[in-house]
Amino acid sequence: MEQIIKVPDIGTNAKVDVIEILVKVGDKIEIDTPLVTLESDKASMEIPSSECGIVKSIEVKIGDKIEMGDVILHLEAEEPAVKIIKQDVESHEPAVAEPPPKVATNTLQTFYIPDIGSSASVDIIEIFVKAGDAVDIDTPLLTLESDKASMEIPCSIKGTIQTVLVKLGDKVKTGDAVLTILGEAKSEAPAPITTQTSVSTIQTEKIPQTIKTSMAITSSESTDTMILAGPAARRLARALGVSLSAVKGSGKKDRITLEDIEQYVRHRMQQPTSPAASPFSLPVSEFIDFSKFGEIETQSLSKIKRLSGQNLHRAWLQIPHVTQFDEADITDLEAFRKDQGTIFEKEGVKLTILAFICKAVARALQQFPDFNASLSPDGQSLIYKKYINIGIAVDTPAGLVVPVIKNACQLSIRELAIKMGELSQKARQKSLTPADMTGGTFTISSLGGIGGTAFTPIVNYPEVAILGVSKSSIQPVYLNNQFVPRLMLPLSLSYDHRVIDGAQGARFTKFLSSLLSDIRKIML
Ligand code: CAO
Repeated sequence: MEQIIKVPDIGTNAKVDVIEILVKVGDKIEIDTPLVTLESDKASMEIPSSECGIVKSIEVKIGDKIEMGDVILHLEAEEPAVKIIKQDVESHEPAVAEPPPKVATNTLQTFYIPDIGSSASVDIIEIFVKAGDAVDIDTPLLTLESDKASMEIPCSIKGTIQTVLVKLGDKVKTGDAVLTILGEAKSEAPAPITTQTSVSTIQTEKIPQTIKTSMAITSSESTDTMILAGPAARRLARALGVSLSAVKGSGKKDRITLEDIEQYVRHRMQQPTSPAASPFSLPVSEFIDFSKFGEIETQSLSKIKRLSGQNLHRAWLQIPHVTQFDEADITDLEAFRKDQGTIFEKEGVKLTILAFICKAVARALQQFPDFNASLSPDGQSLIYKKYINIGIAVDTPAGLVVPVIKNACQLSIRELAIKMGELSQKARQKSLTPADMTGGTFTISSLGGIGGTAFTPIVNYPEVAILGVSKSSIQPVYLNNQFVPRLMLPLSLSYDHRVIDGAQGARFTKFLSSLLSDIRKIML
């Protein structure tokens, strides 16, 4: 049977350009196979197939202007591998392209990735369910991992899983279809993907599941997203590890085509590997075959470790670091904390020393705004932030993550303690969202619960300073002509020496130390 594939609703009535044709006559295609890339003046979008079969004829060519309803191609139709259609449980008869159900009934529904707080694609690193599994509201379905966080995605439909549409390692983003569930429909019509934490929509018509749109011109996400390239070219570039900013586009308005990427890779492969460019370049590390000396085992690093490693390495190489050491006499503070701690404990709040440190740091940042700034990309100016968002480094089994306490200076010590408890628990349960981890202006890394006397933390770029806190201990302090035992807290402040000079660094830690030594000063 012949099928006609037409341009679906592309969100505009205007004609758009055909800029890529991704299939040819004779190709065997499945549902969701990308067919063509269309481009308006704002975005490029890939049109996936709504049917499976063999391509008989293609009715458009590159440069054509087309609109919704125009014929793209003809298919010799085959039975689809996965049909996402409404299905009556009792009769098992497929209902094709019916209007949305009017009453609650068991229907085949599609579960989509809810709003994950970022438009970027993230990796699927765990799938907890399979076809045939019964699921309920909040049953964990998958774990997603971005460069910043891992998050578990809970189910929002009660029913039985019919098809899992994704596999480990796939990249998905908000709105992507994940699985189909035969369950109770509560909605009359497909609900839009909104900014709630857990959202699903009901797909009842035989229409393409996703129209993948890549913002072609206006985007602030990254340099690569501001370059003109279709989704297929972007996919190939990602697969080959090619940065689009390095590729010269040969298409209209310098658009990067699939051929441009292939050409770029061919060219790079032909280039000889050059020796170190200057005596100051980093020497190449020689790989040592450790198995020559004994048994070894190689384990890959977690994604969080790999990415935080890259960020730390970049910051270490690019920022001229200086670390200022100091200490604070927290004898009185600790007595006060212990005293108040028992009261807080009854209310289920753990009043940690870190909450006091965070409050004091927020106050110090108000006093020394350079520490709450960022250097402009050209290195010519300082960007002062009028908000104080403090990142707290949290050690988790998967690696180091830095959730951010927003507007820390407006929170009480009690509120800071509660917020810290919530964020570190979320971090350890892998449920931090990208929004929990962005927007920081200064970071605190506390190893005080573990031990050590001092360390040199690496500045969390694009911030300009980070405070390291080590374990407090009783020290003999010379006061009023005699040595007295005092509880001393070691502080290690690393800063970007391009922004902060040594005197400022010492003044900052002295101020912080004076606040912690007499906590009443925080109120001044
Ligand atoms: N001196 C002495 N004792 C300290 C202390 C300090 N500076 N800081 C914390 N402690 C004590 C606490 O009071 C607590 O004791 P009790 O259980 O008897 O009350 C104990 O150490 C454990 O504290 P904690 O670590 O659970 O809580 P916290 O608020 O101090 O820290 C958090 C929370 C999330 C920062 C911490 O758990 C963590 O992950 N730290 C590691 C951060 C890290 O890896 N940094 C390195 C970054 S660079 O690679």
